[in-house]
Amino acid sequence: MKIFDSFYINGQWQKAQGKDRWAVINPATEMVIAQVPMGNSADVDAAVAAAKAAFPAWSTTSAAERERLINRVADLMTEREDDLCDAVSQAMGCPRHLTPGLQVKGPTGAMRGFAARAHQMEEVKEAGNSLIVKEPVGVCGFINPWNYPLHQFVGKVAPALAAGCTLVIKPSEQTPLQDLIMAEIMHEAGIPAGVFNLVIGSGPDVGAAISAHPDIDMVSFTGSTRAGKLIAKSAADTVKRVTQELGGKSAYIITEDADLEAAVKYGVEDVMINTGQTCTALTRMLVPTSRYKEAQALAKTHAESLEVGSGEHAFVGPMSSARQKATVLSYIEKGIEEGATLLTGGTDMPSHLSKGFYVKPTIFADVNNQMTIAREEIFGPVLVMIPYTDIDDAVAIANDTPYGLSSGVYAKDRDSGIAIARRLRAGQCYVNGGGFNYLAPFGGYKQSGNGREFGDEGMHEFIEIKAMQL
Ligand code: TXE
Repeated sequence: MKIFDSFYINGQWQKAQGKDRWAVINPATEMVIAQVPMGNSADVDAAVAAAKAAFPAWSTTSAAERERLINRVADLMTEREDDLCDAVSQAMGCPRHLTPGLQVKGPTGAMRGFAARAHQMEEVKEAGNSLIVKEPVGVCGFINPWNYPLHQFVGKVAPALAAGCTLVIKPSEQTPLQDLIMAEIMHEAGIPAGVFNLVIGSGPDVGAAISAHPDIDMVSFTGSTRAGKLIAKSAADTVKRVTQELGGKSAYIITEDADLEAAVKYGVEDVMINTGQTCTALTRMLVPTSRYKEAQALAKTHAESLEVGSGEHAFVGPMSSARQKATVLSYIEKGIEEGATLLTGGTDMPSHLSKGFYVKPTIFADVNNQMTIAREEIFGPVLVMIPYTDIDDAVAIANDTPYGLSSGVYAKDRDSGIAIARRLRAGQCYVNGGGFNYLAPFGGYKQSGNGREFGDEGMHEFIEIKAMQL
């Protein structure tokens, strides 16, 4: 078991001032694999002071030099890919053979992509008698969850560094290990002292101290809508910029003329990958009444073919924590109680497994959009299938949600898919099986958040605009 006692602050490892400790548990084995310190507001103050002191020099470092250093970080991420994969897989449960593709290689590429965007800070625009320039927003505070921890790290840290911001990051206490490796990488790459600071701790202690801190200019958060509302409120007193990527309950419309087998397979896998712990998961599958029975049979067969476990053929790993498993099981019970038909799955442990926080891939049919399992984010391997009469009905059901992070359409052809996608109130739409793209902006409408991560838009969040009238 690895025991850590320090945070990375001002270019060095400093003993945590908070006295509490957190046991990091491998959700596949239920064994404690590491112990990390839990910081307090004094740790946050030290990290913010370092970030504030480092800002003047870092924000005026040339874009070429920032680009070089961020590329060096990406090189070291590649060198230490196995360590990063082990850290993510062991603390959050993603089967190890899926971890490089699902959790690590994409963020490494995105780190490089943001290095190349550093030069955007040098762009100057003229408008009438004004010169318009870009400047970094300042000291940033980042609060991350546990489901795609490296992805969420890079989506915040890489554009901040490219823009010339300095930062303090708090990973989820459940998955701090890859951030500890990233601090080593930042150090080895030569990122100057104070530019990158890491403090681990709980939401109510370290997270709240970051969101309210008077010397932090911007807070960027990924996590639950519940915590997002608290963070936005505590950030309000200092009028910081707040960007948030929150929950989702995304709809996936399969059209009457679509290739049903391909469409259902894509939809089932989209929900089950990462054990349903994906904020964009297309958890409400909308199927025309005429093809509803056929789709149910296909979905059941496909879900039952997905291996649950942590071995080299596993598609569905454990839930990331005992708490998350309990939440998911309570939603499955609720679905049964509210009268939905359990097509497959349920609350029993998969019979071939004896430990680990596993939940069977679960599918409900005969679901209407008012049921709890159709309204609330479950964040587990649970798909609900809802029938619709025509496309207007499907679009109305899809948009009848407080969330707006993602959506999906599977249609006969690309153009009819795009036409439906334009009617959906969500920040993303996956058309005919499209995959995640780091060049595209990622973020939500409605209660799924504010702002965007990744792509050029993900860089804009870290930029202040100055207009000089001449
Ligand atoms: O999230 P929390 P939890 C959703 C998903 C899941 C539910 C609960 O539905 O079932 O949230 O998960 C920090 N001030 N998502 O409880 O609490 C916390 O320490 C400041 C969706 O794990 O939001 C951690 O670092 N920070 C999601 C981070 O917020 C606070 C990813 C996430 O924890 C805080 C994860 C506070 N008051 C969960 N309270 C997505 N959008 O991908 C907590 N935190």
